[in-house]
Amino acid sequence: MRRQTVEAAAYRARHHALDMGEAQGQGYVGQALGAADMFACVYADQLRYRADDPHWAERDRFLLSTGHYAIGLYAALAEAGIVDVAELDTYGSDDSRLPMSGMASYTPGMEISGGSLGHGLTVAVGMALGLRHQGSTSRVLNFLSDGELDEGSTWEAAMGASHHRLGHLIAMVDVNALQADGPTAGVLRTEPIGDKWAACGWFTQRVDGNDVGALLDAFDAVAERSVPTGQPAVILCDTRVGRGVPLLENREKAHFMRIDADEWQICREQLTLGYEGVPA
Ligand SMILES: Cc1ncc(C[n+]2csc(CCOP(=O)(O)OP(=O)(O)O)c2C)c(N)n1
Ligand SMILES: [Mg+2]
Repeated sequence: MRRQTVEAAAYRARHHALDMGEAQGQGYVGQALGAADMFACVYADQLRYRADDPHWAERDRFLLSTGHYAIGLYAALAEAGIVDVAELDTYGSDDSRLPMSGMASYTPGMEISGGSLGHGLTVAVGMALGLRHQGSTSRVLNFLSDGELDEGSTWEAAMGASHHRLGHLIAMVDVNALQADGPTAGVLRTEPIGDKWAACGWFTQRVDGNDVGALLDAFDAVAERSVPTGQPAVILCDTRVGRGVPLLENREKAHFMRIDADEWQICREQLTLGYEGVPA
């Protein structure tokens, strides 16, 4: 039941992502589709929040350090009732509250701005420390991309989190094996990723990031382990860019997609058929 609820939220979020992309004919649609299951687990299952009060002091914090993934977060915020579905088609247009790269001051529910990659985890560590000083029980979740593992600041923050025993801090990494300049393996080899996080002292799990059941199991393991022991947790999520839309899963230029006017409807149909269990 819990799994089906999250899967349904992810499915609707994927449709939102296509609608947002179509308004401009382009966008970071592949990332939104690939990470939809991760975002849905967060907003439909894990996060403590109040839709009508995004600044509620007792909320859990979700920090998107990967600014260009904002489209995926907007889709999840719409599902969560924090942003109106009707506003989504302003994505990326002038004066929109939903710019292509996430801006905290523009969007309700957006905790940090993220265009400059590799800073999110550092902010998350400071926030987690601050919340603990205040006696808060709020958790801090940080979403990173695999490209952000190229940044030294990410690893400084990772060492700091285990040093300070931040068991209420969870990192989620979208390991889509892709960066702006091509496959991650060709830009800078980051494998074995799990060993690196474990060496920094983190409770490390690696799952299929497009398998909601596996993601929920990983979150359950974190709740059992990290909060009592104070060991920060990372969930490494292997995902596929464009997941759910075969036409986009196989795009060569997948980092920033331009999609022709006549392709959007094909994308929607493929998404719907796949969700209903009919092979495209
Ligand atoms: C500090 C910094 N360096 C470089 C960039 C340029 N840049 C924008 S997206 C991107 C790719 C990063 O990898 P990832 O987020 O894994 O890409 P994706 O999976 O979305 O294709 C880069 C290098 C940036 N935004 N910030
Ligand atoms: Mg990537």
